[in-house]
Amino acid sequence: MAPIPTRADKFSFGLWTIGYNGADPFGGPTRAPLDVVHAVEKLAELGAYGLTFHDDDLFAFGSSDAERQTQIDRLKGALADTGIIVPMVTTNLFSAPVFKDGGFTSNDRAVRRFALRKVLRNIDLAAELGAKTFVMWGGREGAEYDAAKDIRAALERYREAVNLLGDYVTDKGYDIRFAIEPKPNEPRGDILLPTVGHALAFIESLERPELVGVNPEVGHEQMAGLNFAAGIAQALYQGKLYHIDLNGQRGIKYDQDLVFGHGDLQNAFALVDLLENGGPAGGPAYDGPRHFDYKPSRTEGPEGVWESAAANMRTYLLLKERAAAFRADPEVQEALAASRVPELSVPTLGSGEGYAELLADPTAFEEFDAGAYFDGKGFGFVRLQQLALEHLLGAR
Ligand code: GLT
Ligand code: MN
Ligand code: MN
Repeated sequence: MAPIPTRADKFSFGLWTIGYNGADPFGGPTRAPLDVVHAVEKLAELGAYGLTFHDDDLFAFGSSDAERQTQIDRLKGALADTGIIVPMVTTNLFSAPVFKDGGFTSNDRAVRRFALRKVLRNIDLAAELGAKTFVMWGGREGAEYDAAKDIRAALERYREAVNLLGDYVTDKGYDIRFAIEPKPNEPRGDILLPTVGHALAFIESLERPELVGVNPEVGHEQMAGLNFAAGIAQALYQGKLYHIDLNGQRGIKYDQDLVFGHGDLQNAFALVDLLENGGPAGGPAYDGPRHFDYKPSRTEGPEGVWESAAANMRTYLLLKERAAAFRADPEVQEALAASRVPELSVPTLGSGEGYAELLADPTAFEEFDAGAYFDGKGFGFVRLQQLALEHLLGAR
């Protein structure tokens, strides 16, 4: 049966995703601009629940206050008409020429002050629209040349900026948390906070770490050759998965922003299984928006835009069905046990045991038969993965 997306699935899309006009470094637009009201109506029709945006997606950089307000009012009208919500807002600190060397970490102090003001104004808008998450993707925060950027100073300025934003939402009483979105490179040769791990470490250096989490994107981690599902598992483990950007990427190359599942499908299966079934009691491990940050291919016309938007949601729901079948299969349960997957949750030391007790236990060392692991005692992980693959293929 074809899964139909509903509001309860919490699918959201960036206005810049469905609104992508097809321009790339080698050629201009292939599609006309997308109006925000039409975008909201189409998303509602397709079963999404949320729209997200950068300030500059809604009103062009440099708009007058009146132009800005007109667009905000048009958006509010469409939201009221459709019931679509704005779960997340973000700021464009990368398109205008002024941000060529970054926003929060530009070598130019006046640019840094301007960037902070642009973000503060946008946080007010986010609060006004009821957004609970404020994403910060620092695509221009970085460098091409080692001598051109004092990385430690840049991290200190990044920290100064995020601390200030934390002060702001706290003093204003806004119910907003920040989510840093890592990316290794593009548009900068090297971007600061390039992976989930770098971002998690940085967050701990902040004055209000509880206000800041991560917004990992599938393709961005995969551009760094990393396992996205494993990165998400660590973000969950650290209590820092505040938002997520779902899409597809095929290998280590430029950021493709393909439809979710159109890249590493086995990892997408593992991801959905983790998000939906990885909680402590086997239920959802993440209850935030399932946000798609993809680009409808440049080869597509307007109908292809909406077809690809629907494809993201359909693929997610199909994977959710497949993951549920995987978990419900008695043979899978038996294979998991045979692979000793549940055994990893058993503490290595017994209750009350410390190193003295461990040292006094001959079964742990003196009597332990390490040699038995040669030519025996296989874990059966390949069988388990094949079972997962067969569920993914619909063969079981
Ligand atoms: C930009 C980037 C995305 C980020 C957006 C949020 S902007 O399109 O490629 O990955 O999520 O700023
Ligand atoms: Mn991307
Ligand atoms: Mn993204």
